[in-house]
Amino acid sequence: MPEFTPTPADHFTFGLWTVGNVGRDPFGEPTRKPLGAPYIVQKLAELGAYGVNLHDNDLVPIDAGAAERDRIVSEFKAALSDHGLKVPMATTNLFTDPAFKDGAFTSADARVRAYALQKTMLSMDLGHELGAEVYDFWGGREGTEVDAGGKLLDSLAWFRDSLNFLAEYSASQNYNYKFVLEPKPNEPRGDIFFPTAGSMLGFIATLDKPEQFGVNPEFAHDTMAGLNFAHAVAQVIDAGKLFHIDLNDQKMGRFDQDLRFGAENIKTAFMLVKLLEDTGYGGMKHFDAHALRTEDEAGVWAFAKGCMRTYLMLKEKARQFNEDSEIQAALKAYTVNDAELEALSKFSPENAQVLKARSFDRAMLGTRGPGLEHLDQLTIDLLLGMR
Ligand code: XLS
Ligand code: MG
Ligand code: MG
Repeated sequence: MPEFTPTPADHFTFGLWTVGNVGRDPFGEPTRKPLGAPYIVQKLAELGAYGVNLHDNDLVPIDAGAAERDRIVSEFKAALSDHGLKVPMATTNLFTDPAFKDGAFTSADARVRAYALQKTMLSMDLGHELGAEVYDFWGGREGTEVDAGGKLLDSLAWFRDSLNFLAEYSASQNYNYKFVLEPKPNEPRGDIFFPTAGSMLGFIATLDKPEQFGVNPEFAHDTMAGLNFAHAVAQVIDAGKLFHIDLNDQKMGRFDQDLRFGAENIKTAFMLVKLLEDTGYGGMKHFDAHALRTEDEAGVWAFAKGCMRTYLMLKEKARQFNEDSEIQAALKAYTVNDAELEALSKFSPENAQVLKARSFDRAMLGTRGPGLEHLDQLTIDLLLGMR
């Protein structure tokens, strides 16, 4: 049996906030003690992760003075260098503090919007100091419960202005961040703006420097809304915008569960890993999840190991899928090629006329069985270790 032990070459990352999650929920107090950032760095390195990501306040408390900030950051940097861990991505906490309760960049209060810019610039400074090349925007509070305030169109403009400002700031500091926008349909807001990957793609095209912006899709976010995450990721890849990905799991239609990767929807997880591997995705695979609230610290590390192990097992299954002759024969049978009709389907006025005049055997087309039951069962057999 292969070991499925991760190495830094696998580019697996975790957030300080993921393995550091203390198990608080809306109905219950924390069940675990906070873990220090240098200790998290040491443990993740031991487990074979490549890096650790952070929000500004995962590392530096929001009310820390300059001296305290510098001490915390230098201890963290020492741990990174001692254990060889990178910080590939950074982001801003624009959701915990009550100042952001009705939005940050989309607050109706201009003072809050300006404070959000200030906080993000300082956080971008921190991320750059730690070596981050990707900067994430998850708009946790960018949404509404009440639309009577009338800010739907204004919010889009304010968000656009803020991102344009921050892209200019990045350039002016020579940070050259790649920015990623992370969609989520709801939670903590009743409705969050830009709920899907597609809505983010549409919005990116309206920015001043669209080439600097990509999408950071998350498995749980699409699954909460009943969407197929592999489909969302395919659209982001097609647009050339998959700069980062958040991996976890989730039962459809529930609260935001942030389950261990592969814990729930194993077939979609497989299709996702196959998509990432087949297309040569080269970015970070970030596990944005946390151990169950029931767990102690040992459970936290079991969770982290499990995320990476499941990814590597699914990667191996994807390799087997691609090399399995019966599966490949079923795939070949599924796709029908027709060189003449494919040539005619490229537009020219002549092709359009020929195609309009062509007669098709509609009844025959409707009776063809594509063999998807067979192909799907082969996939299940493979995933269950029967092939
Ligand atoms: C919350 C988000 C969050 C972002 C980072 O659901 O996934 O963890 O990834 O702010
Ligand atoms: Mg999430
Ligand atoms: Mg996320």
